[in-house]
Amino acid sequence: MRRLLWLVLVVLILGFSREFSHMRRSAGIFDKVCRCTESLSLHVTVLDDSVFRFHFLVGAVAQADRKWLYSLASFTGPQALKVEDDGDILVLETQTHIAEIDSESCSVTVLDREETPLWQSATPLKLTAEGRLFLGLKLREGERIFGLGEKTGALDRRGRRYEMWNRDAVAYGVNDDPLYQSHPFYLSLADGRAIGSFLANTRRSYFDVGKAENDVLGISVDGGDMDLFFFGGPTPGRVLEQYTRLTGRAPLPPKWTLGYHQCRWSYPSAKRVREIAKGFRDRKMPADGLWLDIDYMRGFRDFTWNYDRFPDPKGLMSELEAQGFKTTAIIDPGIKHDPGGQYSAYDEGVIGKHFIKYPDGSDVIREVWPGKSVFPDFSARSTREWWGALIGRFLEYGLRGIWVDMNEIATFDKEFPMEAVFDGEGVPTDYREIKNIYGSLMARATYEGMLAKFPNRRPFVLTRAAFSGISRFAAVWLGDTKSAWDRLRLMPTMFQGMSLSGVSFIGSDVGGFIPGAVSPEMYARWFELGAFSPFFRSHVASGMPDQEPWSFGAEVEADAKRLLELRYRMLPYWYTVFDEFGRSGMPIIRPLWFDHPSDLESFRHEDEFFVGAALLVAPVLSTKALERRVYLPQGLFYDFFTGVAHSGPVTLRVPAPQGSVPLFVKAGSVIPQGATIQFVGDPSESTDLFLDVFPSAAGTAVSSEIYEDDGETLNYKKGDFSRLPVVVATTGKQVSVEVGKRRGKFQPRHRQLVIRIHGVETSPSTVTVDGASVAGGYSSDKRILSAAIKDDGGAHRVIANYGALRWARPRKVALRFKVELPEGTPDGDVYLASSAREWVPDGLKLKRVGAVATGTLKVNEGQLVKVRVTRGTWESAAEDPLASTIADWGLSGTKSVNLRVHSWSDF
Ligand code: MIG
Repeated sequence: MRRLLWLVLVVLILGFSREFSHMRRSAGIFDKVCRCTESLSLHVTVLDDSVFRFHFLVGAVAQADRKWLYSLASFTGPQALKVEDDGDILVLETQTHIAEIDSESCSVTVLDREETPLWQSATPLKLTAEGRLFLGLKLREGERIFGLGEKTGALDRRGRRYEMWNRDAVAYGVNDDPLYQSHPFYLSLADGRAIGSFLANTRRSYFDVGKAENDVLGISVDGGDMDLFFFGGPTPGRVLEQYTRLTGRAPLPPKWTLGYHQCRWSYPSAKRVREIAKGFRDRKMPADGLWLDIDYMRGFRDFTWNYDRFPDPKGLMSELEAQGFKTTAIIDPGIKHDPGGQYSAYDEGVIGKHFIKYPDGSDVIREVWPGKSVFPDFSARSTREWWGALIGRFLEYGLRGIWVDMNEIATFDKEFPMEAVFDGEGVPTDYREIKNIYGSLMARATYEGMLAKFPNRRPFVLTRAAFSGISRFAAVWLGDTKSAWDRLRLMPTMFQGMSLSGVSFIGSDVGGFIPGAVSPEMYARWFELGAFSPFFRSHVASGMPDQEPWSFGAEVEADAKRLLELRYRMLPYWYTVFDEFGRSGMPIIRPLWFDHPSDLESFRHEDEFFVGAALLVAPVLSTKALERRVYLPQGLFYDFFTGVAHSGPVTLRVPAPQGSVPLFVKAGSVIPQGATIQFVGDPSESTDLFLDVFPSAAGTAVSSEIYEDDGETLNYKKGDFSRLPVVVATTGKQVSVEVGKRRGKFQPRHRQLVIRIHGVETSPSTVTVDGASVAGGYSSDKRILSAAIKDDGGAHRVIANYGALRWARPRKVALRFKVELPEGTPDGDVYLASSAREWVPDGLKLKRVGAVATGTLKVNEGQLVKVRVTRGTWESAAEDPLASTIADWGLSGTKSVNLRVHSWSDF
């Protein structure tokens, strides 16, 4: 029997090695053109083990190879490749995938090594009646399709049809399509396994995701070729890594751009901009970015100033810079058609032949903000360089960011003409091919101009229109949303959809852009979402009331301030997540299922998301909410604020009155946090870095990394960065935090690292730092164990030993209210309306003794509680603004809150 087993094994091994002996070792990129019919051929390329290109060509001539779309430079071919070609069927086998190509019909199947078909053509390529190229791919049962860029509606795109055709989608609604950007890339998941695909063609295309036929993903495109890349995953993260390797990764943005930005259309004068700046600093509300919309220009001419309103832009910007503000100005593609107007951008453009023309050589002129305008041809290298130089010169005023808008190309009169001629970097083409990428090319010209001007300063560009690959050059925002609850509710899903399409530096106008129907409550909730958006900016349309964080009364102001402070403390975490995005394409905003694809319930909660791997955010997106349900996927999670531990999968009801955002941290994570600063680079910044550690589940170890650098320059590319590896390991009796040796040359300002271990109920019996016992450091009130280590670049280890380790359990805090009543208060009962008691006017009856009323409210520790004093009805409520209090942990379980009513609304 034994012998037999051996024999079988030997035969298996021999068979296996024979099979692999056909493989070409380190094969290099494999290429082959299959001529399927006279008019149809398929150019197959194996870029690495799991990335294939299937380039279907109709006719003899391929579409121009557009270098602006992707780069194959970082693909070196599969590690091994077995090729079988019997003339009819070509089989290509890598270590992870098998591609089978029928060279008669050009049909393709890609399978994994278990021979599960992953990506399979359903019908041969055909030309539709409308003259479009059409390819059907089989949708597998249970396959979910994500990505496709800036789309509204459910994250799983199945059952709908989408168009890729950049459009000025002002005031777009819940089912509008297309919007401003095109990302013909999708990521699919079936049986927990992810693949992706990208259509490398900028022309108008359509993705019918099982709508016409429920098991077919139909891709059609108006001209050019059906040039498809296949990414084999097998995880969502790997798919994005592969896709961004092809289409490009994001450089690190300047750190200040991760702070808060304040904008409106438009701050009309230097005087008003100064007031806004002062508004932030006087209130000690952290902020970094101030924005100038179109009215700073002279007659909407790009690169000019209206000197009546902005007499000394350079002086203004250096003044702002001294207060820690960076200024970003908007630029539109439309250059005023201004012959004889001594407008140099126009005159230079004419001389340099930079403007887009009709086939007969005359200018394409369209109406936009400056009136009749001409438009640079950003598909010409020379035009991008010219534009870049204009941008460079414009930066001399002190601008730190450029915002490019209207680049769909938006027009006020007629649509831009399809026959308009573009240089196409020497391979001329027309608007049909360029429209979708025009915004990206404009962003690129702008980015490159900024970099040319200041070669060691990270550029910052924000763009509205874009195509796949935009992350290389710009952040994006989601355009002109309406101030409406249904629009706010779109945003978290759109952030996830964009992130799953390779675009993570994203945000939406906090408060909504039009039509000014924003209420204090809606602004507050949008602000809460903004605080957890990669790009965080308030903005509003012209003519609408102000949308500064103090424009909505004291309650919103106080809540906004707290959120801003939290955002700024968390910048070290955000920065680390941005670094990961830039290096590997791992998205910043991740759906719940991203790391939990086998937790099917997690697919149903699109209104929650992760920031990075650690932080789960559950924003409140509806009116009058006092709490929300939060689904935690499989695993151990901690309440960010209290450290209370929860085992998922579980649905919690979390108190969340206006001003609060439920936040949870995945076990084993480290959230690096800094001090509460007013802006990035604030010289008053304390020199400690806090490492907030949320222990891994018992018996596990989790490693992560903290990234730092100077936040401004490109020196990080030359090794001037710091990566601190951290391993959190937990056993039944011990939590250990090991900070590894710093990698990289960057030495952060000298300081200590303060390790704070959260979520453990028990006091440790001993704590050691590098083996030596240290005293206490445990606050049983807050349940935080702190231990400082030197930040000397060396490895250090903190170990907390416990008799038995117990996770933090929810605790109640008694809020003991003492309310002083004004003179003349009529006899009778006095109440406390409170968010902890369903916000009814008679929520808690107070005990009244003369002019003093007292009462106790029991709430969860760490919970934000809003209260208002009443005499039993809303009509009789105290006039004073709402009071809010955070039920701090500690204080032996009680906290005194003193309130004073100054007057009653009915008196
Ligand atoms: O025709 O520059 O989406 O953010 O404030 C509107 C004015 C032009 C549209 C942008 C918006 C900006 C506005 N712009």
